[in-house]
Amino acid sequence: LATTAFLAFGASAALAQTVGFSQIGSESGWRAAETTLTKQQAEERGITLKFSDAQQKQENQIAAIRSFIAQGVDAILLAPVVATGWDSVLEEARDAEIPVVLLDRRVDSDDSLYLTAVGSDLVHEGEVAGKWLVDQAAGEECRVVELQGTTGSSPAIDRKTGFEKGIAGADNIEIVRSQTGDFTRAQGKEVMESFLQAENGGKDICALYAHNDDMAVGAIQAIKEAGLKPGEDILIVSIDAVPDIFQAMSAGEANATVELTPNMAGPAFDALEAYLADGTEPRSSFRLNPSSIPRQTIRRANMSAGKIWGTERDLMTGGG
Ligand code: GYE
Repeated sequence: LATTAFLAFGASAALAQTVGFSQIGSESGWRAAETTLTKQQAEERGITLKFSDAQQKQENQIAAIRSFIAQGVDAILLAPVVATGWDSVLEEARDAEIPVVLLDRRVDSDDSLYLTAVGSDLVHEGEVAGKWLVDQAAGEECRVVELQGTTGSSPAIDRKTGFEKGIAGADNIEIVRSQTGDFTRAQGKEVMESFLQAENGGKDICALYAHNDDMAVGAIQAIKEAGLKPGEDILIVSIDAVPDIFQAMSAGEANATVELTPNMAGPAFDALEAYLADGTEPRSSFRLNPSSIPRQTIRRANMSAGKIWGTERDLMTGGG
């Protein structure tokens, strides 16, 4: 039913002119970059972007989507803060014949309720981080603390699953503490402080796995304040590859990050434009177009400073 409605709409419509974007917030450097890129992409394409920052609250996102529907936008981009609770508002958009494209996070709703979704392989990212640690630990006993992303968000769920997959079979590695730091620096620091306290001032911790770089950056601060050396006394691996983690890596205070492009809007607008022009149906699967989807590449700290922005590609692709 949804498909038919979209098709009927797409066949008669011109290219997208006004697109509403319900963004989660600005909890991380990665997200700030995604926002900037989305605005740039819209401008380059002559699309008017109505931007709404939800300050991390699903209720604000739902209100923003309702307002976009009331304003009669041509399409909606949604980066969903959590995975559940979207059915009603997505049905409202469908009934109004406004296509919705999801950015960077999954929802649990039926995929007939959105046009397509652009994102990376979040499980794979966690797995890459886990395998990196298995390598590093080289069979030695390693007690890991984990900073999870926002509770109920697909990256927190999937990056946890992926990491556990990555370390499965390595009996020397054990996750001893795991708690949410909500993807923010401030909470990453706060939760790391409690981990350090609980783990003999940090002396019993071998490694930190953070679901994003920002939490790792906060944790690095906590580790230093506890009198330990981040990157040495405690190995640090995280995800995103934002500039600040490269700075930390070049200072020897972090060890690896899994790279993820913040340009989800490019493929999203491509899909929308094709769809609105002649009804071209994008793939409904989460990874829209394998060729435009980020490779998940691990970047290691053991690069010389001058080469820090070079790539060290040794891992599988996230697309496909
Ligand atoms: O990795 C994290 C952000 O949903 C993939 O959300 C995104 C994640 C990103 O806050 O930094």
